[in-house]
Amino acid sequence: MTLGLFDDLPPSPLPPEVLEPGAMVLRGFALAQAADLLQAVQQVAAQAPFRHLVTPGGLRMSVAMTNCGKLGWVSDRSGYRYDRMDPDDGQLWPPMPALFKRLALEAAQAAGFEGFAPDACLINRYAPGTRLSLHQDRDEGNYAHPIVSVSLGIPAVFLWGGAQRADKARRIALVHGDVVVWGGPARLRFHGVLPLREASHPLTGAHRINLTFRKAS
Ligand code: MD3
Ligand code: FE
Repeated sequence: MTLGLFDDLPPSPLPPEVLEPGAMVLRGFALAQAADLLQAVQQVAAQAPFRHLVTPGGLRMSVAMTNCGKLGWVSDRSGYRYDRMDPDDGQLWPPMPALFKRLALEAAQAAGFEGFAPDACLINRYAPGTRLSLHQDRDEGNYAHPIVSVSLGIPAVFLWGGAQRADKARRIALVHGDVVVWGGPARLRFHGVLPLREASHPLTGAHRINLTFRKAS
């Protein structure tokens, strides 16, 4: 039994979990907007469908990707880069929805980074079994800007490594609505995602959608 005094109040936000200086998890930060975010993802994907990119080494990525915003992250046999055009159809990427920009700005601010104005949003889609091996994000022009990541749909275990690939990685569970902000000294950490377990979410079915907001130029 609870007192009932606070029954009408919205759930109070959880305090940010600091992974290390510059990196923090904002649990449930995107929960209230999740349905609208997913609807906007569908609209982006109607114009720029999810696809499995090929790494410079010729391997097909198990994560399906698309982008919105001025710049999109792409990979092919010639390397990784940010490009204004979708290589599948030669068109510009769909614009970044205002809702996305606002959420990225507010999450970065909550983590202590003022004025974050992303020009790229990479949208990753995971199915059960999909993984993302340890890597660094180093295709952006200026590592002073943070990266904001939004998890939607089925849960994932995130790997949080060190400055070297061989450094021991921590495992962090990320669920629907969680937002993580990475900046400062944490910006170039190795990171990845373990193979997703079979699961279902009412808004995404058997998928996890991850939005990563970057200032690429
Ligand atoms: C830590 N995506 O797209 S988001 C990626 O869940 C990527 O889809 C993962 O890694 C995903 O590149 C993890 C969290 C993330 C994104 C960028 C980072 C963590 C980061 C950059 C630096 C350090
Ligand atoms: Fe990454």
